[in-house]
Amino acid sequence: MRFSIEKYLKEKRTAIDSTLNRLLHSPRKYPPIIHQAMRYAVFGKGKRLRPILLIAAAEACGGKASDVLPAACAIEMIHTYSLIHDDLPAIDDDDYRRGKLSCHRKFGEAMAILAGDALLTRAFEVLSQMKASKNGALQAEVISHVARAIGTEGMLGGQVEDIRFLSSPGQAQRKKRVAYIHSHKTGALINVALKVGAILVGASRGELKALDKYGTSFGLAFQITDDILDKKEKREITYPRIYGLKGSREKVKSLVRNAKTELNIFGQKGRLLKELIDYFVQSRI
Ligand code: GRG
Repeated sequence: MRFSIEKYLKEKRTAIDSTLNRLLHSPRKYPPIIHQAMRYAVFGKGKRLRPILLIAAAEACGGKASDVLPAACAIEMIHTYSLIHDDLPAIDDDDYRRGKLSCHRKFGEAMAILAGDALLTRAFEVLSQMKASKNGALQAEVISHVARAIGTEGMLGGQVEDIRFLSSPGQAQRKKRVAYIHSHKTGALINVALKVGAILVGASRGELKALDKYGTSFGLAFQITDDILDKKEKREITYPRIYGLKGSREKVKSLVRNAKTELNIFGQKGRLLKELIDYFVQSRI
């Protein structure tokens, strides 16, 4: 039977959502408002891209989705925290997210800040309780990679530079700045998702290296595609504003090509990751 990417995504999204439902506290748990705000932000029209990549990386390295589902959900909680905080009036000031009112528009600013904090905290609690890694050293390695990828050397650093650019949008060093912002704000979490999936199922050094290169290309290509397709405010720094639309599309195509080449060491097992970059990036531009 022919492999269907849509069917694969549907299956994985169902598994991810039911694990998230189990890992997040009940909306009735005291104090209910915070658990309701966390669940509201997590359960919307999210693509679940990062947890799906984490699972696909584990599968490419010979593991099973069930071994890495809690880690995949922890990454989705972290991603959701970043979206809640990104939407706040002090940052991007967005009223809508995932097809509905953003968390702060629904629950108020204070509760949205706390819901983001709570999701970040719960994510690390889940990572520290993973059963998949019976090996404590491996677990500590995963937690350390995740913390680094989302801290000031990773996603948060990218967000800081993005905000700084808005207040001093000079022409100087625009290429360097957009590369830094995209690889940190968007790329770091995508990259670490793949890494965690691979580490948890005992990937080899060669597999980890290949996934790192695939992840770096995926992250940049995904963000450039978002820059091309999503309406951005005039003051924002985007890839097409520096390289033009044609240059941006060409860059995406070459990143996709490079990413796929990196997967050759996986043989047939790399096929799914190739399909995922086509589905989430190539087919959209
Ligand atoms: C700590 C105050 C404070 C803020 C943190 C780090 C941060 C805020 C924000 C950066 C995260 C961010 C918004 C990155 C942009 C990346 C991006 C394209 C997000 C959208 O991802 P999708 O399309 O969204 O995968 P869904 O909803 O499908 O999951």
